[in-house]
Amino acid sequence: MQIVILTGAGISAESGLGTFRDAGGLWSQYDLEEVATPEGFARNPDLVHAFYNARRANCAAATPNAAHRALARLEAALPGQVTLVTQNVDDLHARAGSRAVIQMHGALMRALCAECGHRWPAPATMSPTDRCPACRRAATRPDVVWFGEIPYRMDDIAAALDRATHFAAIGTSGQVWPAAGFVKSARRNGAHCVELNLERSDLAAMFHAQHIGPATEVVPAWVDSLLAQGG
Ligand code: BV8
Repeated sequence: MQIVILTGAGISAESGLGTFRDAGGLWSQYDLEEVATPEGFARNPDLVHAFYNARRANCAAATPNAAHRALARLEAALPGQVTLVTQNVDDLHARAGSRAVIQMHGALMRALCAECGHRWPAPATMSPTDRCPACRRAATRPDVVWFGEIPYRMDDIAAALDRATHFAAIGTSGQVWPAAGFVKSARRNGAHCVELNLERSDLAAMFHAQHIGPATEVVPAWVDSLLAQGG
């Protein structure tokens, strides 16, 4: 069994971190173009740093929930058989104990120097005047992938999808590419595809089965059922 799991903001919702497109979600409070694109950062770096500083504080105050912990339990029970790809920039999967995590949209808790490419643990608050610890230039940014930028580790993700026998999408509306295309690749390669979500997503028709409900309920139940199949 080779399982690829894709998670989105919905898996962290019950940890108190906002989703993007639910009622009251982040994209209803902020203009995506202003705070999650390179152009927006160039126009107003103070606003973008303030947006990520607030999310970084929320993330530090949040704790992993039963869904994050269930995925860590699955990986521990099936070493080498689980690849966890997350669209989320929070660190809750790692803090729950997951090891093989691919953060395709980057990490809120990591900083990047736009000039020399150096990466380091992000301070609690970042500002446009911060200097890169390596090259000393004032070119720091959150190490997250903005719209129009290329997601990280796409080759590793493609390789995992090629060998997947099972694919699960958890807590994602399936509206952001290229992540939204992963189920099609997995299905084409013969994987059994399930969606675990609070409601049917835009991609529901691509899945063999749905488990509808809050992640803290449907994810542990799904993990138990997988392990009962003998992994
Ligand atoms: C790319 C990091 C090329 C930052 C994010 C025009 C110009 C340029 C690009 C494009 C364009 N038009 C389209 C594109 C492509 C674009 C895109 O997809 N746009 C969308 C808006 C149409 N994509 C890109 O630009 C990507 N790059 O295309 O480069 C390329 C690609 C491949 C190879 C070579 C070159 C880069 C996209 C990355 C953007 N960065 N995040 C940050 O976090 O601030 S995306 C952002 O959306 C987050 O990562 C988020 O995770 C992600 C997806 O959202 P979801 O996770 O699905 O969250 P959402 O709120 O939508 O849904 C939550 C779901 O959970 C809901 O279904 C809800 O029902 C459910 N839920 C809620 N509560 C619960 C629950 N489920 C269970 N339990 C609960 N309790």
